[in-house]
Amino acid sequence: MYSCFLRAIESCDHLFDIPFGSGKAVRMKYIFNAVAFFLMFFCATVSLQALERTPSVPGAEVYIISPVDGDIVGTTFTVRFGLKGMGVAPAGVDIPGTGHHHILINADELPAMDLPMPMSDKLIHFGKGQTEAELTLPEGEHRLQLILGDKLHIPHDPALISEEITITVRVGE
Ligand SMILES: [Cu+2]
Repeated sequence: MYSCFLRAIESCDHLFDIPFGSGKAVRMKYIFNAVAFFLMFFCATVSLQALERTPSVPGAEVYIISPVDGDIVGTTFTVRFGLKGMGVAPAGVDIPGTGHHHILINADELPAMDLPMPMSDKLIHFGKGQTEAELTLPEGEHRLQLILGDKLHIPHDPALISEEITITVRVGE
């Protein structure tokens, strides 16, 4: 990729040689090179992130221990995270065969599989290595699903995603 960008820069250098006077051409070349270098760095960073997925352990599984599908819970309740065949490590810690939990709450779609997962109230990270969490949700039906992420919050390859459960939140339960 780098050599490709260098060739592009060189060919544009020749373009600038023709129409501009010497001082202006040099300035334009300098600006163009700076922009090209920034673009190259940006693209390389993004493509590296896209490529560097951490392999999951074959047969590993992530699941929600509790509540279970169909449960009725109070507005504040505990979700227990289950993980078989892999270990839990905090975000940023590089130990093969590990990851940290993320919970999807009423998510419309799964996050991108080749990028760090975003943080929102629909996608909560447990980067300290938590294996359970207390959630507070409004009354009504809610969908919960777990997804494991690697040290950079990127889903493993293949991704470890739990079954989605649906629970009902009721005041006073
Ligand atoms: Cu994360």
